Amino acid sequence: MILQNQNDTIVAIATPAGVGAISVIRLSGKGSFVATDSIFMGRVKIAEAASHTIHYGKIIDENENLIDDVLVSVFRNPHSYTGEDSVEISAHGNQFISKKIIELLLKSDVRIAEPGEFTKRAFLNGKLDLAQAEAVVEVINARTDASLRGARNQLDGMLSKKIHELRTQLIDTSSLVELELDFAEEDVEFVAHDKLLLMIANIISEIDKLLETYTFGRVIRDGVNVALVGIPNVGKSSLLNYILKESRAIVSEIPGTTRDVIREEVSINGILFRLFDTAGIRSTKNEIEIEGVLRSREAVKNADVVLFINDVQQKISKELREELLQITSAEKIITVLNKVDLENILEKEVDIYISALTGYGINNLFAKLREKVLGGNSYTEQSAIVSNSRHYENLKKARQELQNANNAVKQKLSGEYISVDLRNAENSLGEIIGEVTSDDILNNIFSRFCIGK
Ligand SMILES: Nc1nc2c(ncn2[C@@H]2O[C@H](COP(=O)(O)OP(=O)(O)OP(=O)(O)O)[C@@H](O)[C@H]2O)c(=O)[nH]1
Ligand SMILES: [Mg+2]
Repeated sequence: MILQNQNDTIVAIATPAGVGAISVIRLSGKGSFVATDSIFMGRVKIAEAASHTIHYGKIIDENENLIDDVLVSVFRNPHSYTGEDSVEISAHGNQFISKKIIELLLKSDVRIAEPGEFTKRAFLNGKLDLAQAEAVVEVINARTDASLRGARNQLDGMLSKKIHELRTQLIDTSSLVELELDFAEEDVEFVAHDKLLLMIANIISEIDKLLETYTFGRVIRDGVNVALVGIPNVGKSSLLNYILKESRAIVSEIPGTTRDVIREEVSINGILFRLFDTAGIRSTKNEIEIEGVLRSREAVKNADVVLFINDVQQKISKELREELLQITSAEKIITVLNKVDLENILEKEVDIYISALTGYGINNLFAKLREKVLGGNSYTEQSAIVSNSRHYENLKKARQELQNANNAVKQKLSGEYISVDLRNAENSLGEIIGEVTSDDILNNIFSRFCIGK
């Protein structure tokens, strides 16, 4: 993708496929205005129109057949999303019309955009840094208040600002070390070793603070998979229905009601939970139920949290607990005792008491879920948050390189070693915001975008 010429004029449909009120076709690059004028008939020529103006007119084909009447928005460089001359054509929301308009535009010196190419150009033209460009995808995908705020926070540059600060500190530190190298023969010391150690330790501690936000960042970005498991009839489907406030899954007093895994999403206090109601796990000869039980185990494997549900009228299933521990880890399991409206016993081996019938304890369950996925972390979306694995890995790398620098200072190694470690750390941070970058990184990032973005 990076091999594609950045000077080309590109075009794509920017709205989702299907029928809608309007569909937007987006052009960017030097030839945008001329290409638009070749198919547009309005009161003014787009090539002469002022930036940030909208023009009504008709799209016509080469035989002057009317294709659609449209609104054309004009953005002149550098005041556009990409930083280039850009046009947005709003047509009626019919894919057939949009495709026709694109076909006509392709007769000019225009080509179809690659996925993410508009945003990539915005990055290359300095409109956004790399972390911000990545946040564009997050904003598009956000489905809860918290994930949207987190994505906005990154798009607005909270993380970038922090990384930039750290990188500047690092550059200052390595410049001091390098200055000293230049004067090596004269044996002057520009920076005392303990001062150097302190500077490095400071940056490491700042990086640690960022690394700690990752759990929170990932949870608000990606949501959490929760499997509802237990032996048959303990009330798994009842709990699902209670949380969803609708009768989504069939509930009956017959054990073995649920056979398929039922997946539903719900936002609880801003966090997206994907709930998986599963078939009750037991040994059975029924072929369909056997398959259901296999699927239950699969759901446990993929879960971030496992609600191990039990019935107050029965003993906690020791065998099932053992079995769960074989396929998931103990810290992911919340042991729940359901149907406490029926009997009032104090069972020591459970984490939480609920009634899926009356709703008793459900708020405690929500609090427990939140605690499970966030631990003691209570970051707000106001501070810089790491939610992207690429950023996380780069921060860890930078931390390691700083640790190496720290060791080199302590071992009184020559400044050259220290300087190399510091420069490496600088690059690792630079990659996050795209101040240092490679074609591979860019391709990897932008190929995940949709076309037209
Ligand atoms: N009293 C009372 N009954 C409940 C409660 N939760 C579920 N039940 C009843 O228990 C029975 C089984 O409930 P389900 O939700 O179908 O149980 P399940 O765990 O999904 O069962 P399978 O799908 O067969 O594994 C139904 O008759 C429910 O009405 C509860 O909290 N209190
Ligand atoms: Mg069920």
